[in-house]
Amino acid sequence: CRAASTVTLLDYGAGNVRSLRNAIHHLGFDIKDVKTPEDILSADCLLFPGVGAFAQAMEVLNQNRMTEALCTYIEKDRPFLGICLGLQLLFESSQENGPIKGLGLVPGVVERFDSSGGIRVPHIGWNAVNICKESAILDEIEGRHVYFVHSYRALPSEANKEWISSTCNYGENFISSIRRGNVHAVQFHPEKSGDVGLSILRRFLNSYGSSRSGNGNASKLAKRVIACLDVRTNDKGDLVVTKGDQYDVREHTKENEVRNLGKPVDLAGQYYKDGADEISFLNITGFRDFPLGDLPMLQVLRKASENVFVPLTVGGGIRDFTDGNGRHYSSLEVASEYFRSGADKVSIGSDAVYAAEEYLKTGVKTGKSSLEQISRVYGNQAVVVSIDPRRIYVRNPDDVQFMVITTSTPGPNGEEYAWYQCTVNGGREGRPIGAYEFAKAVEELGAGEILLNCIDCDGQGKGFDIDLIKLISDCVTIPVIASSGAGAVEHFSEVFEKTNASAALAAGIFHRKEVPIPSVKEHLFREGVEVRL
Ligand code: 1PR
Repeated sequence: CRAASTVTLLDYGAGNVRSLRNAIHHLGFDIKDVKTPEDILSADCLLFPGVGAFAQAMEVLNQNRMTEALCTYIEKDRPFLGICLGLQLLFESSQENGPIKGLGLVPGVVERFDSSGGIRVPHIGWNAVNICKESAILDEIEGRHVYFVHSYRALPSEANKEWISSTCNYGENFISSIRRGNVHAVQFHPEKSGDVGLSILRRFLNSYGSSRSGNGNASKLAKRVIACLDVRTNDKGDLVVTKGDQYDVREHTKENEVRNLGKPVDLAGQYYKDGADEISFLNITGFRDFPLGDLPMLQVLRKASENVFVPLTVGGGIRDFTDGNGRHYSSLEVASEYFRSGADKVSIGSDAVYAAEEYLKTGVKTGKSSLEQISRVYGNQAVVVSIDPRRIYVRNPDDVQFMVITTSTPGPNGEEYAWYQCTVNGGREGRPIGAYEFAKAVEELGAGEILLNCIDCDGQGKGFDIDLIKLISDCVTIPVIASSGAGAVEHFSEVFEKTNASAALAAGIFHRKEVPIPSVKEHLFREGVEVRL
């Protein structure tokens, strides 16, 4: 790529490559898409952002006769950068829905993280890497955080040690990047790793600079701070960021208008600059509107992803839908459109509740729910399940069939026990399922992460519901995002100290500029919590 201003991108259509495209354009390069195997062989500089599941990626490559071209290109030591699955596919095989044969260029088998030691899988978030050999493109990132999202990894071994340029520690040391000659591949997402990631891409695109080696110290996964934008159309028809009090987003005035706290793309850009580790957009009226009819929301994602280089999650209305003309859209089509528009993860609320209820009733995984289908095609790291629970106090733990906790704050009539009832349709309807039972069920059905709201605490600024977050983060092995109630920096350190949450999300305090994101990060850092600064 030394003098190239056009780079070749191998996008086999499995998901969101938009962020990488945006990052490449942002760095001043044009993109040529691979359409035939010959395009690979004639490339000056090839980027391969693997997205989705290993088996499907290999199937598409084989079907399109690209496997051989890719192997030839890499064996000739042509400039190459593989990303995420684009690294894994270089290995001999993967256990993901397998064993499935890979390209076989790097010795080793890609296997699932071992969660028996208590780590959460998928590995989602910002982790520092240990540079172990000269890599050129990774120069100066020793100890800096980069963004990972994956459930499978390759381990260092005698056979592949010549390839390894960095490792990362997540319960064990796994391979975070490889390099041989002009061939590079990274397990993390440079296009989602903020300034550090952009500088890696820039170095690759501008060809190689100097480098240094590190000592391979262990590193910790950083706790994430996430900004959430609840988005809906107001009564004038404008798409606005709104914010509720216990999910009520209307002003208590004569006009009763929808609270308007800003424009989605502007606020997302601001939070990225402020150091948010991720941004979530929740289309809060998605349960009654059809998201693919909601073109402004897709437009918001497209625009936001042009300038925001950290992960974007979008939720709201992900379900099967039949429109007024009788045209049926599957939830997978809805999710695919979100991914194509720039989302890295989708978040499912109401539809996941119905799927979990059915699963708990029958004990059968049909494979047909939106959660199962999207997870199967895009991998569980791309599927968040959003829970909207409400606290229900009870006098006696045997009063209900759901998991009951002893509360730290007694109920209005002195009740010492409570359970958390799941709701659908933006908190409007309570369902016969507890948050505990739901969380365990959706993990089994393929959720990669849980966004844990709490209607009682939403917008109150009195802190997160520690009882709830502890309950859920202790009962699943996937990452849990604590949400609802943040009002001060201390609430963030409290939730990380007292629970096993992997991330904390807030909305109101950021929108109203009461507590800026850098203050949250600095506070966490001072309190000894690992964060990406
Ligand atoms: O059910 O799949 O269509 O998804 C709908 C999505 O929209 C769900 O994720 C649901 O949580 C969300 N949603 C629906 N109605 C509302 C509402 O507020 N009326 N917002 C809503 C949920 C809660 C949080 C909020 C935190 C932090 N918003 O995301 O951002 O509570 O707020 P805070 O820091 O100000 O306390 P589907």
